[in-house]
Amino acid sequence: MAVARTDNDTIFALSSGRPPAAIAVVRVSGPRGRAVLTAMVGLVPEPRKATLATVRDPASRAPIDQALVLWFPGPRSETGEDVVEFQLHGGQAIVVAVLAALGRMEGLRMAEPGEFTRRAFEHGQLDLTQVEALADLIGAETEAQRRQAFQQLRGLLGDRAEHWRTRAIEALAQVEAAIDFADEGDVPNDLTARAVAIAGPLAEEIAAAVAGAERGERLRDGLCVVIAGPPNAGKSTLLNKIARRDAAIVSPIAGTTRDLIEVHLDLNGYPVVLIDTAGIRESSTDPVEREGMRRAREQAARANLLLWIADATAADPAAVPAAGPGVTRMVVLNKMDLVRPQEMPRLDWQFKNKLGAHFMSATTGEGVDALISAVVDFVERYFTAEPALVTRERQRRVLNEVVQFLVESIALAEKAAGEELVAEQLRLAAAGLGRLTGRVDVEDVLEVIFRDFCIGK
Ligand SMILES: Nc1nc2c(ncn2[C@@H]2O[C@H](COP(=O)(O)OP(=O)(O)OP(=O)(O)O)[C@@H](O)[C@H]2O)c(=O)[nH]1
Ligand SMILES: [Mg+2]
Repeated sequence: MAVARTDNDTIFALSSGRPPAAIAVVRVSGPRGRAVLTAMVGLVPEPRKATLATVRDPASRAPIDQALVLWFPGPRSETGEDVVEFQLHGGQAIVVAVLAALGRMEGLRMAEPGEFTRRAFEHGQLDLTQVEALADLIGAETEAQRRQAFQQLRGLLGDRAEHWRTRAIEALAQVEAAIDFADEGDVPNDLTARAVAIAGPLAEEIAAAVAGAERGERLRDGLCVVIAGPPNAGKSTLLNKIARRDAAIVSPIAGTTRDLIEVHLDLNGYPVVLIDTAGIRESSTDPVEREGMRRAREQAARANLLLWIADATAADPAAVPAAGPGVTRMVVLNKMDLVRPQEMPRLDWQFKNKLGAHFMSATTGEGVDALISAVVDFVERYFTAEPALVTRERQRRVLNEVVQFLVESIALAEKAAGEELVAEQLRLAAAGLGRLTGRVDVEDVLEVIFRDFCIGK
């Protein structure tokens, strides 16, 4: 839903979950905050102290509830405006009565989704990366997601971007000085060289931050682990084992799984999307199965971790595909319970030694825990302890542009293409960094970011 902006309304909303609940939090933000207190509580409590008071209907003066009332006069409040917070008993009728009373007051209206946060942004309480972090924090389902979002909320990227922007502006200032002093002999070259000395390392630093971005985005969306291999190998059986539930149908008929089956997991605090695929065999002419195989291949190419699983009694090392770019492949031989002892040396040599394969039997359970541990290890190593600086596609896109402007400015300076042209690239770089935190030019991205919020936030 679109968020109304540039208005001076006082907004209100239920900020806690759906009643009935132990407590319901209703928040009010805007210039009429003090009037709300006078009309409904009959007093203006001491700022930032919880005060027990009777909340009344402003028209009839009839009491609605006993509540804790908090008063945060702006600008020292979450939105930067005057804020009133009611902590009511969380009954449906209480919430309805309070919201109705507020709605009847002059100059008040219900908040749009994300409008409190939007006002916080507009009053400079949060930068844009922090707004994004807030959405991520509320959406965080795993411990690692929570940690990353929390760090971002504390300004991890925002502060860095401000620092980068200052440096870009310094470089720009050098070039502008060069333009001003253009008549005075060799001063310009010297100044431009100084700008390049700032822009070069800056471009490298930003590029390095972007390179770590994949990890940050994965933590939001989940690492992609794909199970693929020939039909009937036990792929769906393995998915069910890892997911600890019967998410996929298992049967002795080859070609049971036809479409992708996706399970979202929390593996040791890390988000993982585990995908089971249709068995891959060349012989099939069934169009549905062929489409299933096409999807399986497509997913396998996109995986962070590919578990290629084959039936140990029919495994051919030549049939194991090479991993695509960016994909880590783990080879798994299943149904080890059916392998004849005399076959073992060959399997050891061809699969364990040469391909580092894991041996398992879903039927006896042998090797299953070891395989799951290997997957968990991979996931943990992927999300190393260092928190990612860049966590969203938008941030990555903006930073990539900034790097290009910087690189272009250096190229122009080295070609002696003229200070004006160099300055223009640096100006674009600084503006890009401003866009990242929402200092400049943000209208277009605001709608996209705020639409993920709920009402009352
Ligand atoms: N003996 C034995 N049978 C197994 C093992 N793992 C799975 N199976 C059986 O093998 C058959 C195929 O298992 P699925 O998990 O459906 O195999 P799949 O790879 O998903 O097969 P498709 O979806 O057809 O590609 C089922 O009957 C399973 O019970 C194992 O370790 N040992
Ligand atoms: Mg299957």
